Amino acid sequence: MEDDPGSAGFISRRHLFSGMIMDIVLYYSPTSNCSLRVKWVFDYKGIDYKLVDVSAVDSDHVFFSLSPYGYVPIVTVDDEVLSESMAIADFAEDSFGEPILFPGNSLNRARIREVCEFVNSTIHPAQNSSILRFLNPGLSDAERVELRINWINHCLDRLKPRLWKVSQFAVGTNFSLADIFLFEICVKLVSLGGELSNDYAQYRGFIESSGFRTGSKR
Ligand SMILES: N[C@@H](CCC(=O)N[C@@H](CS)C(=O)NCC(=O)O)C(=O)O
Repeated sequence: MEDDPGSAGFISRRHLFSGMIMDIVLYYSPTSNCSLRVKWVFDYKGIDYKLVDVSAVDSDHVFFSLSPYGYVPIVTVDDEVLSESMAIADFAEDSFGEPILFPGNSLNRARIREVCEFVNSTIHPAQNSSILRFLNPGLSDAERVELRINWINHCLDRLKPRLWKVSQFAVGTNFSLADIFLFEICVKLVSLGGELSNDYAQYRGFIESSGFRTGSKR
């Protein structure tokens, strides 16, 4: 591990894997639940990486010099740039060993992905503030927040029958990527001023007390 003296607040690290050294950097924002998914994945799997808070730097420059999409998370692996939290989690799962993010048989793994995709592809985009601003430029900030809260709650309600069937974890009997995606969207709802229904509040408490977030350095 080596510190990068030119970058205040950065911890520069390298990761040794299969005889290869990879420099991994996560560009994130502490208020971005997609970024926090990736941070949790890296911490959970014990991956060494450098963390760059884009809210503390010129974020537009960082975004668009690295990725055409204009959002975080962005991960660089040596000279390669990755976007999309799901793709980054796949990369982490494929490249690093235990603990695994997709435990169980193929059906269980598909269910884990189903929950992640529902959060990532259905819940998240429609409540993303820049997408809402683009599609509904006339909305006030307060109206946007209300819409976001209502949408997340509506979707969480729809998702409920798929969850907690055989344990308190989202899917199956073990902690998985589904818990990371689900927990972070619950946190987003609360940070917007929304209220979790009882079962999601209990779930949030369970994950917080389960120790699966201990690696999460926030
Ligand atoms: N599907 C993408 C979504 C990325 C995304 O929407 N990031 C948000 C934060 S959670 C962002 O950077 N928003 C700023 C913007 O859209 O301008 C992923 O999972 O990585």
